[in-house]
Amino acid sequence: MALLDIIVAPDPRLKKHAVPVERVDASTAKLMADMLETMYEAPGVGLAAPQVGVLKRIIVVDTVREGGAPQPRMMANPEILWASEETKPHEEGCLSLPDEYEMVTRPDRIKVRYLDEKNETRTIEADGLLAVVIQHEMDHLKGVLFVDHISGLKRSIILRRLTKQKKLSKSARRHALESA
Ligand code: K1U
Ligand code: ZN
Repeated sequence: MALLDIIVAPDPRLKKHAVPVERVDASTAKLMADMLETMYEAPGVGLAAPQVGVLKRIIVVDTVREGGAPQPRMMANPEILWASEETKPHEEGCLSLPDEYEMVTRPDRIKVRYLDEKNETRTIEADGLLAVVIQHEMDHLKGVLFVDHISGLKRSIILRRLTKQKKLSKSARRHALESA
């Protein structure tokens, strides 16, 4: 297995649409396993293929808390079959927006169909954090980030902070190379 690089916003690659996979073959299953390893290492509770530069409709999720038995879910071509009318606000984070957290309101319960790592069709019902994370990851497949659900003012503050952070890390890397 391999650790993949996670793209940090702002980056035009995070704004692109992903395309469906035809079937989950061995190379897709390997990508899913690498994404899962990358997610656990980050650490995070979800990851979408566009965040690692792959424009395919693939997400991985595991919302089991520390101490609980892992429950990894690898999903290709996820589709929301049903969403509750009832919505709930939940604090969201994103590995592509490090150290930024905001409240986002989404449907509280969903029913999702997807292809698993063995190319088998599965349907699950999700609520709570699992429903939040699946919807957040599915947004990534349409080039949507959680900051697209908040006010324009908050969004521009966050994106400006991340741009500044990127510049600082770039210049720190350059200095380290120059003095090596
Ligand atoms: O970048 C991502 O899409 C992953 C993101 C998923 C998410 C978290 C919370 C609400 C909505 C979507 C993260 O995993 S951010 C990191 C995080 O939440 C976390 C990290 C360590 C332990 C527990 C949670
Ligand atoms: Zn995210």
